[in-house]
Amino acid sequence: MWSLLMWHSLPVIHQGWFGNWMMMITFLISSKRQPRGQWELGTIQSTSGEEASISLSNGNVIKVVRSEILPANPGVLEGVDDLIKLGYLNEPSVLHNLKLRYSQGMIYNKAGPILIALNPFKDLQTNGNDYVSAYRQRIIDSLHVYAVADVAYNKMIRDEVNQSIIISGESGSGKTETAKIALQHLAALGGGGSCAIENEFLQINRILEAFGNAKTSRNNNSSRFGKLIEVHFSSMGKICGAKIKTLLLEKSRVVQLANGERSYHIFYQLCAGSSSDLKERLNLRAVCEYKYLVQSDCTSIDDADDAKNFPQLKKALDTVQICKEDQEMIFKMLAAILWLGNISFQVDSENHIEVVDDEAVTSTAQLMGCSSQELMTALCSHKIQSDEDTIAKNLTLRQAIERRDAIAKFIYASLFDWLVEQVNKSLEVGKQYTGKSISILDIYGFQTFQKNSFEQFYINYANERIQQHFNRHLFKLEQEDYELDGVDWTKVDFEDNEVCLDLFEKKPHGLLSLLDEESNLAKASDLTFANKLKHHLNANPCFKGEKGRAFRVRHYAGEVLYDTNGFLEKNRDMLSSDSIQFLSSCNCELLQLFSKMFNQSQMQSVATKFKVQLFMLMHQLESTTPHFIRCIKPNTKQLPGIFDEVLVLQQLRCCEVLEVVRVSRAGYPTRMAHQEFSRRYGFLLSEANVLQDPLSISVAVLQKFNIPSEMYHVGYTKLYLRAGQIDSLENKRKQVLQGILGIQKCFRGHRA
Ligand code: AD9
Ligand code: MG
Repeated sequence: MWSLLMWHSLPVIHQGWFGNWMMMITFLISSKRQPRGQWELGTIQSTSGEEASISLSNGNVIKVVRSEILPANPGVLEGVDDLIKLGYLNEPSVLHNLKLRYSQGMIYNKAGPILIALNPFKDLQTNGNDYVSAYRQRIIDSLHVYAVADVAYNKMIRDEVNQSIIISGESGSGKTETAKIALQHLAALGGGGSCAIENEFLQINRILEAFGNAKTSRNNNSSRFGKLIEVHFSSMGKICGAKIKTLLLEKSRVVQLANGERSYHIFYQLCAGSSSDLKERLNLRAVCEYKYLVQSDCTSIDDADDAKNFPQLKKALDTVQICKEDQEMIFKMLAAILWLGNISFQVDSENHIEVVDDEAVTSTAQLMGCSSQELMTALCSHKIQSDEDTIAKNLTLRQAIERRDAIAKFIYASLFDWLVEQVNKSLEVGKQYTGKSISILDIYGFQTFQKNSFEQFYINYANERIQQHFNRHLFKLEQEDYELDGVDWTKVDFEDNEVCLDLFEKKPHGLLSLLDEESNLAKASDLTFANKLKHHLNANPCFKGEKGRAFRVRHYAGEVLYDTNGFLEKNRDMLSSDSIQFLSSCNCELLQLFSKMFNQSQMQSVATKFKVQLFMLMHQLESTTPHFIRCIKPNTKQLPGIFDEVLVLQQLRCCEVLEVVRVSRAGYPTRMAHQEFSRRYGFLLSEANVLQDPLSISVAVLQKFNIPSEMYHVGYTKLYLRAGQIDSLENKRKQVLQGILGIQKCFRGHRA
């Protein structure tokens, strides 16, 4: 009876698309992760049995089954900045709230302890120096990435504990932009009033993005590597250095592109923006002349000017003190890679493979510092050491292409690592370093395409690890808040992604171990690998074997179908000893250095190396106080002003934002400082004036309106209210205010 009354007096949200609502519900029950359809706001007019008549905002009255309507929040909770403040927490209410704020240019929202950042896909002019000072003077919204950086900075100084800002979200949701904003604010906080550090960070990002980002079908500036930027501070809170740690760069992109995607930005910048002198020295052509770049039918990006970006990149390289000679070497390597891609092979009359001796060969050889003959031999023959002799064996066409591409990928990946090393040298930590730091984590976002390969496999695995970190810490933090404020709190368990992580990491029968095991077998193939997975992993609920070479993984962010085609080869990532020998014999300082580095590195599989890198990263993060930012992509068109509810809901579910709020809701979703509460409701007490302190006023309000004691908790600093309680107080407040207003009107009328 009680809820019926509530329903009558409150607006409700119900699911639209009436003809099909039954079907959608069945769908929902069978698959929790599927997004719902649209919702509409309405008011219940009457109810009869299981049915309710709803009047919609457009005046239509419709009948729906009552179980299909959800209570909406009262006007006072419209567009709240923290989802935890919503009295009724349901998916449509959350969406409604985020959408409303997004339409008003408010992209930041809190969901309890985390910041939700909706990608605006346009410059909101809320970043930059003026805004840092405006923010400091509290002129602009305190709900900003700045606030997260602020909290981290202050906590680091106060508690002397390392901090981390962990940014997650799917590809194109805004992680890298958010990381830059956070870094900018840290530079402002710890830069001692000078813009030098801020500028240096900006230039470093420019370099990392030119070499490590590319246009994908999800994002025109997609990070194809993971990064952790560690900013070091002195005891006075001044920045005294920084260090960048990177996670596996996607190197297959150098030689192979999906339709509509591009290779790394730097290639296009170099071709479009280099001076005629440089072009001549590198024998450089236009983008359209390089096979590696034209294979995807996409060579430009709307709104990006490759030619203009190149001189800026050179300036950035200057800033991090990469000398002109080294810059020339970098460009040489890039040109060599492009020319390598143009090298082709032919089969002679004796069925022998040979390199077509053309401009591509002479240019590559010249850039790499070797003779054309040496290059051609290295590309199409394989040396076999017998007891006394070395015999050269011809490669097959496929092997020769693989070798050519492997060399190109190796040079690029080594160049990237070397560049990061150079950048780190320029950022080296100063003497005043106290050991305290703030790290910003920005990795490649969760991805799912129609066809998913080894790259998606390790990227999604990394996201799974970060999700686990997110889950664990949020619960800890959430529950610490209650404990600190003296709230009696029974521990809440969280739906963990442990089973999925187990699927990847378990020994000896996890995805990674099985991949390594199969990669070590000479006769294994991608198909035998897929079969092995099906044999060993079918019992794991997150795994499903599919036909042929495919398998499915149920990730926290949804199911992904992987095709094992190429898994073994990419995991082995072999560079033949011939190739290494050839590279070390080239008259090129960088190539010699790269081959030396290769010889020193252990011969580990990519999966093992990645896992080690990831574990080291997570281990480092473990010792920090984390601050989480969840980026949300409001539409797939990468356009401003479009809020695709289904897409947003899907992401909220995937990254369990809703779960976080739900857990908070299971506790006390409404939290108000004693002062705030007494200010808003104190006037409802006739004796409020006598009671001076906010705490006494607050408690008196709760008692006067018979809020049952199990419905609230009085903390040391805040009042905690269970769901729905704030509404009844709001209703009372409204009634009293309307009464006062009525009296005033009456009084004015009387005077007139
Ligand atoms: V990926 O996992 O690296 O593919 P990210 O990093 O999550 O992805 P990114 O930061 O690159 O996404 O954002 C994608 C694009 O959205 C940017 O290139 C901008 O055009 C746009 N964006 C994102 N955040 C903001 C912002 N705060 N203000 C303005 C933004 N534009
Ligand atoms: Mg990114």
